[in-house]
Amino acid sequence: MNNLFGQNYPIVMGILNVTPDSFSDGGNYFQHDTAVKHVNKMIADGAAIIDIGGESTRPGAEAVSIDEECQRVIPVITAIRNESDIPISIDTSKAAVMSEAVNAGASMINDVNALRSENALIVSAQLDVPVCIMHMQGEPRSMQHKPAYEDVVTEIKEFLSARINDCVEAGIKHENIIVDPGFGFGKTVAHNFSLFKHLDEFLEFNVPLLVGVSRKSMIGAVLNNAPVDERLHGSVALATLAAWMNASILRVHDVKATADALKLCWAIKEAK
Ligand code: 8Y7
Repeated sequence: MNNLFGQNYPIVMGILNVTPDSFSDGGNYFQHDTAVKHVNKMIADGAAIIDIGGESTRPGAEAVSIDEECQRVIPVITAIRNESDIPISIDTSKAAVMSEAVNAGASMINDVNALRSENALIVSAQLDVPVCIMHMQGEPRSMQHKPAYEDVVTEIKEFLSARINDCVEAGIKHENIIVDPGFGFGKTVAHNFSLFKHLDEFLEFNVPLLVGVSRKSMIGAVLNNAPVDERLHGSVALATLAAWMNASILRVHDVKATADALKLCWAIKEAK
């Protein structure tokens, strides 16, 4: 199903935030050595790829310059590369950060802005690595202010379909494209649930589907407003459901719990 990383079952993408303001880990992994230790733990726990981001997309987070973002992520990518050949995904919307990161050893681009920033399409085509294009309504600062759709599933499918065309036109190989409906990015809890229920429709593009719901507010909303640090079980439940519905990549904070759940999920899938 997903041959990008040489595996035929859903893979776990472990999240590494190198921001001072990331909402769900409070920026604990800002120090380089702490970051590398955390990555080694995620690899041991079953992560197949590590997603490194230096700019928080949390509503209200401050914008970061190219230089600042590179200073946060590049030394960490280099440090990981010195110890491991784990695939690294660079979570950025900036073309300059994409090239610096891939030159430092990253092997995938994860862009919550779906390569709509200046030069992002052309640079991604030149870098010739897998790219995840994610849907977002609005921009991080204001996206949770009254998000609205007439038909959330149809509109997001239309967006992703148009972006796939733009990517291919810019010279990005179809086999390098990954799509993501972008849970929580300009969506109400009800929008997120509709999207999840209809996840199978996002397989129609015949490209791998990435799902990121780990610790998000759609989980807290159902669990009596559980805070971020009490959303583990809900997160694992949704990751397992997404895998059952044929998502290829699960972007998560809690690697061991998710990797175990996915192994069970796959054992059932493969059963006679
Ligand atoms: C997602 C993401 C975030 C997601 C993809 C968080 C960077 C917010 N969420 N990338 N990034 N998909 N592709 O809660 O859902 O982790 S940041």
